Amino acid sequence: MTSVPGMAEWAPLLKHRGPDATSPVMDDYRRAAAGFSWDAVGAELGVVPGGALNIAGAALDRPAAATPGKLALRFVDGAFATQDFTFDELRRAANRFANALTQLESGPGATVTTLLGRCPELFFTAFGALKCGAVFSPLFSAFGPEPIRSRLELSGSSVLVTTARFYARKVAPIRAQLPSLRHVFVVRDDVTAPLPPGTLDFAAVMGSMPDEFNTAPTLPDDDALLHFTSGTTGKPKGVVHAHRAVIAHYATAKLALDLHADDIYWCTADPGWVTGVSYGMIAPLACGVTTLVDREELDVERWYTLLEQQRVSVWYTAPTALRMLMKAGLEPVRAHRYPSLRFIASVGEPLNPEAVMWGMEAFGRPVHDTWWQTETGAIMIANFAAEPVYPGSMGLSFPGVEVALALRRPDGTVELLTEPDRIGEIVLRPGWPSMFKTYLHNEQRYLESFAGGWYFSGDQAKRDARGYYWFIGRTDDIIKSAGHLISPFEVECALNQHPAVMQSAVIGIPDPVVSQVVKAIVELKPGIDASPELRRDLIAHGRRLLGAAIAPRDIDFTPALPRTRSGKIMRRLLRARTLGLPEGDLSTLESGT
Ligand code: 6R9
Repeated sequence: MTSVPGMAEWAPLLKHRGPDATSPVMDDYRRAAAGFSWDAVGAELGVVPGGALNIAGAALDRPAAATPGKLALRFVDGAFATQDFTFDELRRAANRFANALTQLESGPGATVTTLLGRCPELFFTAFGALKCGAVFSPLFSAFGPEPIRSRLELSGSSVLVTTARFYARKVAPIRAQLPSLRHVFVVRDDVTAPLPPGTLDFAAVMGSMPDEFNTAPTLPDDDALLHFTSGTTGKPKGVVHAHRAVIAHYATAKLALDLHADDIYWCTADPGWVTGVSYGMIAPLACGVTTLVDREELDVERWYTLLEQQRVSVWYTAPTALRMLMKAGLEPVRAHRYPSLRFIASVGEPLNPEAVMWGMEAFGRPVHDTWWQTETGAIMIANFAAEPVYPGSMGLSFPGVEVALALRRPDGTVELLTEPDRIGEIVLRPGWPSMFKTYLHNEQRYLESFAGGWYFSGDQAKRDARGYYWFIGRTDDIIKSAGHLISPFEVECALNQHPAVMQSAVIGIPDPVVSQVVKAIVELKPGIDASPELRRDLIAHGRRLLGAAIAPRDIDFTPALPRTRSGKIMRRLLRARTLGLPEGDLSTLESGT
């Protein structure tokens, strides 16, 4: 195992709570974990054994019955104008769309896709589709026509909801190739412009529909959600989730994001990403919490203004966003006050210790890393509100989820690693409610994700003696050099500490002697020019911090590292580009990277 200088140096951030502080929903992790039962969580949502369960019933009808007049969603537009919906207003709007789908015979068995930003119609569509027993499938609105086409083809979607602008640019050119796509609803930005031929006006149809609807009594195992994975490896896969997932969304939002009934919650994720649906839509509503929805994209000054003005108390964001904020320095963040902000969490890619500590500097709160995947549907590993945070660690396993580290041998047998500090693949014991049901039209690939009664995540980690998990890398990102297992993340962390480095990506280059050598591709801070001197300096810096065995041997500079739309560095693509191999599926690549 590689030990990384620097990583162990971070002292744990212990939680000291004043007498007037909000007490965490889960104040004792070990006690909660020992007494945890998914059935008990289900019962809180009104699930009875053998009974029906519908995500929209649990996440919308239930809170709307309990607190109809409470603010459910507040949308903020580019000019900071707000648009509010109470729980009951949202329920009624979703009912209208459910009635529209039912009239179009697009209820049970149909898949309803959105190509939308964070707008009210996104929520009406999602919950309307779920209410009538259809499957909801969101796409990244930043996708171009080809990835939209391939996903709609794979899902066999019969209904699409999009904006007039996206329709003209991205859907009209491919529509003829999608025979299953029967109905396209268009949200019109400009009502004076003619409605594109062959489409339905979203607002007009909604206006003509009754606002009561009996939510379909779907069963917990019935299909509800279809997500396409972020595509950091291989081709996009359609990940299917059932209505039972809402039990995990609800439990994790309470225990891992520490959502309290009076919180104002902001999730910055794109709705095309699993985080945007599980935690941007379903989980906070299921908890009866008020959600802030920013219709715009990241902007440093805007984000600080929103955190302050909207009195956000729980904020769920991602490492890339945090690093962009960090890059702007402390001055902009200190120009505002955040007395309401209580809990900050992150997901999606490795969260470097500096980002955790930056949370302390900027907000007086650590950033709580969480780990999960599209396939797991909900948070599986987290830094909890009442537990110490070890900067750089993803945290502890979620109560009710059995997490282990394992080696999968070529003969199919599985070795569980029980001693601390060994590196293995993160495996999860099936049985948590938001475990995916299958990869759409690829049951074989689904079955291959399991061995010895465990789901294999494809991520490598180590666990320390306290039970905290530390991310090492994707199984296919991990570098083996001269017998050392090397985490690209660890090497990147070291390089990123160099004052000239904005961010870096580390890959393994095949080598006949040492199996692989470590290579780094570095994006420099604005205003710093690449030079042979700087390259030498960085190599020396790497050696100094990491030791010669794992420091990068070679460094290239790039103006921008390739990233997926959800912010993950595409090491697979860097490796392919460096080695002159086919680039594979690039549909999730952020343009310009
Ligand atoms: C929710 C989501 C899943 C993959 C996962 C891992 C990476 C997620 C992470 C993390 C390091 C974390 N990942 N959280 N890596 N630290 N806290 O991200 O889903 O888009 O399917 O990605 O993202 O590699 O396997 P998805």
